[in-house]
Amino acid sequence: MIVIHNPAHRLHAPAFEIFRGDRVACFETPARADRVESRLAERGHVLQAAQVDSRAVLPQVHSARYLRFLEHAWQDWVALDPANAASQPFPSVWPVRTLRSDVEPANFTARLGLYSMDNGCALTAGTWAAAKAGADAAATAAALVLAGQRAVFCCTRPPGHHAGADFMGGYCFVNNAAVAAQALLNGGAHKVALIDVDYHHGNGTQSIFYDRADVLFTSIHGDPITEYPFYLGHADEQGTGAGTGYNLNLPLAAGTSAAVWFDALEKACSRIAGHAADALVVSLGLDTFAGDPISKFQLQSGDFSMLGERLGRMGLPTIFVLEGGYAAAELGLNAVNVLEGFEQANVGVQ
Ligand code: OKP
Ligand code: ZN
Repeated sequence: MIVIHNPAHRLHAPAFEIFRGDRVACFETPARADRVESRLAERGHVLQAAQVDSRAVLPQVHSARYLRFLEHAWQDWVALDPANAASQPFPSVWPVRTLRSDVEPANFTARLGLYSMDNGCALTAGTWAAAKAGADAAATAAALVLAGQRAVFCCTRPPGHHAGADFMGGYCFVNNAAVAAQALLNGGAHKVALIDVDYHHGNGTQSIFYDRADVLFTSIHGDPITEYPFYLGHADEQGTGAGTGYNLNLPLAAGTSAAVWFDALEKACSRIAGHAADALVVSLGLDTFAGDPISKFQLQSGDFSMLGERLGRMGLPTIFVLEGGYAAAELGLNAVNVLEGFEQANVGVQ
């Protein structure tokens, strides 16, 4: 399969994240993409660099003021105090209910809170460069699919599916899957279907397309009643306005078996088949793996081949975008199993 990678991902390498009040080693590391890339190369898949600038697409999925903040956040942080260059900024105040989010404060920490859903996004000097290059990779994948490629894997980090139109969260800054879907529409696709198979609900992607009928969002994930991101991802979220009926959430209890997970996949696939989409975007989280350190589903490596094979049988031009997955040793194997399972489905584009 054609792979668009993002060598700039290494520019985003936070020193730590906050977990239960303490500094702990990051789960979302450069080694993740490195493992996937080396396994892909071993298997003979060709890695290519991004060739499309996502500058035109980004403001279609993110607000202008959020993009402006993200691009300049590190220099603003260091401008407060040169010593800040050795620290990672984290938000500590948020505009929750009754507080105003329409006025952008001048204060840096206040702006960081305004544009964050949690303290799960360590910002570094290279975060914007890495995230922007990831969006370029997603836009490139869209261009290749529009030019007739059957499928493209966008191998990038940091992930994107928790990032909404105007906020970061859950290790995500720029929503790569949303960029891919929007770029497909810009290039002539009339309808796009999205399926998010990450363990965590893709709250950012859902919210970006919630009032639209041109992008169907489907997701299989840990039930937000107990699992991150907690505040979105319930089964009764079906879209709003013109988008009513174009959002399908399939939450499953923590601990869910592969058999039950694949039943949910059938439901998502049947909804997607009814959408008559021109293309499919897959938010490919691999943290449904039984050995994932922060997730609680029970898929084994062989199940990822079955997932790829099922998606291949949809018969749609497809973009895979890497999201989560933290069992570093098995990450490459599981990613390649999805992609090769897809190829082995051997179904032509309809
Ligand atoms: C990202 B993806 C806050 C840490 C919060 C939540 C998990 C994010 C998962 N200190 N971490 O969907 O795999
Ligand atoms: Zn996840």
